[in-house]
Amino acid sequence: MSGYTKKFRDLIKKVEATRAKRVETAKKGEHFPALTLEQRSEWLNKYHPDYKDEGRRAVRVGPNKGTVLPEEVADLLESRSRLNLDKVDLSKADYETDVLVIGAGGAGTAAALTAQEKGLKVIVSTKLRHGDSNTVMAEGGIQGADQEGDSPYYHYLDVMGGGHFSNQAPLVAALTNDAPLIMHWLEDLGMMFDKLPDGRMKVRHGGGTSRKRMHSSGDMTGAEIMRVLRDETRNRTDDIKVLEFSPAVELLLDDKGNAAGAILYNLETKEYYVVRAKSVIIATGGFGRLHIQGFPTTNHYGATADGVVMAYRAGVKIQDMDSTQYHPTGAIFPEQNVGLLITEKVRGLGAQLLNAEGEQFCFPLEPRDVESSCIIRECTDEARGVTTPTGRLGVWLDSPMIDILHGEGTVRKELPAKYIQFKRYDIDISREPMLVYPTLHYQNGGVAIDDMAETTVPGLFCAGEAAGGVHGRNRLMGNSLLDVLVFGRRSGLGASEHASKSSGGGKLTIEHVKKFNDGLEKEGITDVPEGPVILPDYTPDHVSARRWGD
Ligand code: MEZ
Repeated sequence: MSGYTKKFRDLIKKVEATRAKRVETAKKGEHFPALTLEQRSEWLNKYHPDYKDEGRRAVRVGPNKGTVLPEEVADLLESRSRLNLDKVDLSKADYETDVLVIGAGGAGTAAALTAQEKGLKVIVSTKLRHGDSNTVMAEGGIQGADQEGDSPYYHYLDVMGGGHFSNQAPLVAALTNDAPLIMHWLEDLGMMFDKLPDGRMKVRHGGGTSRKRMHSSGDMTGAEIMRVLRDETRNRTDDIKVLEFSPAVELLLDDKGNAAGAILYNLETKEYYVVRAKSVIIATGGFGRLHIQGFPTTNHYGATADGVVMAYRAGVKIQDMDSTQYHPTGAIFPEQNVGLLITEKVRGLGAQLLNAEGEQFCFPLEPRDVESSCIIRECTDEARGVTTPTGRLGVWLDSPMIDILHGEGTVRKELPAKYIQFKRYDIDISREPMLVYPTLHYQNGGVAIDDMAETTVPGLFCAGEAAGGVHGRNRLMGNSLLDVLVFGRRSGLGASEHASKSSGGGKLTIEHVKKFNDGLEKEGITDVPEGPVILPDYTPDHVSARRWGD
């Protein structure tokens, strides 16, 4: 019994017909030729959603006024505060702390642990539960040059090349130089890495890597990282207080322009609270739930770029926010799995991408933006995609090759989560291929920071997906889990240093939001929704139409 329809099962026969020959070639170490640099640039220009003019416009207010961005991002940056500023009472703080961390995924939790190690008191505020984030959803691995024959130097070159040399070099140097230290830190915290029988790390290639440096924990690498970070935080509750279901909605500054806290919103009681802090770290993640250009997403429910909105209102510039990462392999069937991440590790283990005729059409480990462009090209101009019953187009990812190449049981051992996610719908991915198409995975840009994760507002730091510049216009696999830990820790160090020097007694103000509102009014931008949006609204039009009370 298979969860695939009869039409799909007939099409799968074409995949099976070419499989033996493809496996034989793969065993010889031969592969479909990678694109030349010229072809890459041609394919990107023609097929990648970032390179299209439609769906973009210049933002009309704030530090990046005039920058062309996806409409969804421009709209969000032009949103109005959720607060009635005349009612806000800053005369008394509800909470006081040395360091306020906004966001409790990988970056926020790493920042909190690091600041606590420096002897400081930390409050972590988070929209949902501790750990609800893109970190837990990252599957295939974390990069780090800690193996023989590799070095941070090669890692640095790969990151710069993957980002088409648009990355901020000092940030890439920080990322790649700290990576071996991060691997040790994770091992010390108790992370269960995949290992070889002799105890060495099992490492693999990811798209665009010149050395095997992808460390993993099955296909739940991010969940395993978050497990050890969260456990460690729970060992330190005397100094680290976690406020769940309490997203920040505005930053607070002091009368000298330093970061001085934030206003939190209690999702249960709908009350607002004032937190005073000597340093503030934004670690709120990315914008996947804005569904840029209508794409489905791999992201967690709270990924609505709140930190970028708050920092922008405080006068901090953003960079590369016009650049979105579409992961090449998002599920398109069954319908319940649409947008779900099919980790790059599947291709790292040897699975190939095939069109409706069962033919290969691209090198499976191109950088992600190039790989996505190849798939879009195959489904559009080349018209060799497979159509699902709901009209989605995609290509095959031939996962059964993995067991043939590496031995029976490899899929279940290396990709247990993926195996279960499909088995629920009677699809055994060790025997049947998956149908995939690019899905919105990552916000490449974000808040501008320096190599200690500090922004241009003194005492305001930003780490992880909310920050920009590290990956330039295209991130390579496994560098996001690394980024959250490297810049999480660096922001924790920077924020501790700033907090230790600060008396923290300045007058709290929200004048910057008033000024931002004035800017909106001056531009005639009046009829705009509230931001940050906090949670995406999936109410269908026919339901909204019956909400007669609103
Ligand atoms: O870094 C990522 O985005 C990642 C690990 C994703 C994946 O394909 O597994």
